Amino acid sequence: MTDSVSKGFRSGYVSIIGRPNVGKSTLLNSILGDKIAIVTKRPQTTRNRIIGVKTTEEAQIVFIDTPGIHRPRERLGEYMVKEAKAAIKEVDIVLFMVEPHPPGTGEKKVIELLRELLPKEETKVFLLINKIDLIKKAELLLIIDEYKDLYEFQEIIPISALKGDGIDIVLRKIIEYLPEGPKYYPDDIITDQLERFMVSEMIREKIMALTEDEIPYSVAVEIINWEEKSDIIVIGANIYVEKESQKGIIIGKKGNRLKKIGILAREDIERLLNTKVYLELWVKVKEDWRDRPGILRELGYR
Ligand SMILES: Nc1nc2c(ncn2[C@@H]2O[C@H](COP(=O)(O)OP(=O)(O)OP(=O)(O)O)[C@@H](O)[C@H]2O)c(=O)[nH]1
Ligand SMILES: [Mg+2]
Repeated sequence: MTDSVSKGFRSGYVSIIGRPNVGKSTLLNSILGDKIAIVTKRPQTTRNRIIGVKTTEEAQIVFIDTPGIHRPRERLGEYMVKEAKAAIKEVDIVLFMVEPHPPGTGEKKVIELLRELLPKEETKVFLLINKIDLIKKAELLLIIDEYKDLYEFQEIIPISALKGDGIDIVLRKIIEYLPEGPKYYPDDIITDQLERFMVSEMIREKIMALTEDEIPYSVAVEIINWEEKSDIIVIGANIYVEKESQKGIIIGKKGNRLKKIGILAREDIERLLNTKVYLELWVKVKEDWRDRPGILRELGYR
């Protein structure tokens, strides 16, 4: 290699995996300094693999955010876990993110999966202990000790994705282990997600935040209309639920909940698209869609 620009430049793929709700998407957004993955206080928010690209002077890191690894109860869950497993193989580094607790059954299952999917140990695995803003130093040391006995992690890094603590160390360590390589994406690209998908996710995020019980999980969003006019974009979306009774809950008394979902989603979408948006939402029933392969495919879970 004689090209002075690419000499010494490093690049590679890094996946962020772990149990649901540990803070994977929060970490991705924090690294990119931009919100490309939706975040809620509920487990099983992320349903697809999401690419986020971080380019610095010395390296380009292609991050893959993944759905939380859990025991699936319907086909949507099976799809989600498959997405996560696919992101473990064929990457340079796996970031295994955990809650600031000693490892339990769920975490041990993920470690088994790492052993199964990475038999030759070519892939580096970092343990990221997240949410350290919630615990004391002494607790942290205990957690680190317990995890050390379970797996040969290349690095163990305590972080707070929410507060931004330790993120610089994560980036530095990643770059240390990455091979020399080219830029896979132009400098100004931070994700390869389509605008339509990001808009549907922003709507889903607001629904997940504003509903309870099984409703957040029973919802899918599909963009059905997108008209770019001179000074505004008109977007129409269907919100699918699994049962008639859930429809009324989403709409709310006098349509109040749906209105609120629309207002909050529109604010985010306008920020994303950098233009005024008119958002129309409809709620429809697709019975048991989470268990129906044809509908899952139609909704992009394939
Ligand atoms: N206190 C604290 N909360 C955090 C931290 N990082 C994430 N959270 C919170 O944890 C919750 C889950 O965050 P997400 O980023 O959606 O977690 P995830 O791992 O992507 O979850 P799934 O997509 O469901 O697998 C949200 O309420 C976040 O605000 C942290 O460092 N400290
Ligand atoms: Mg997530």
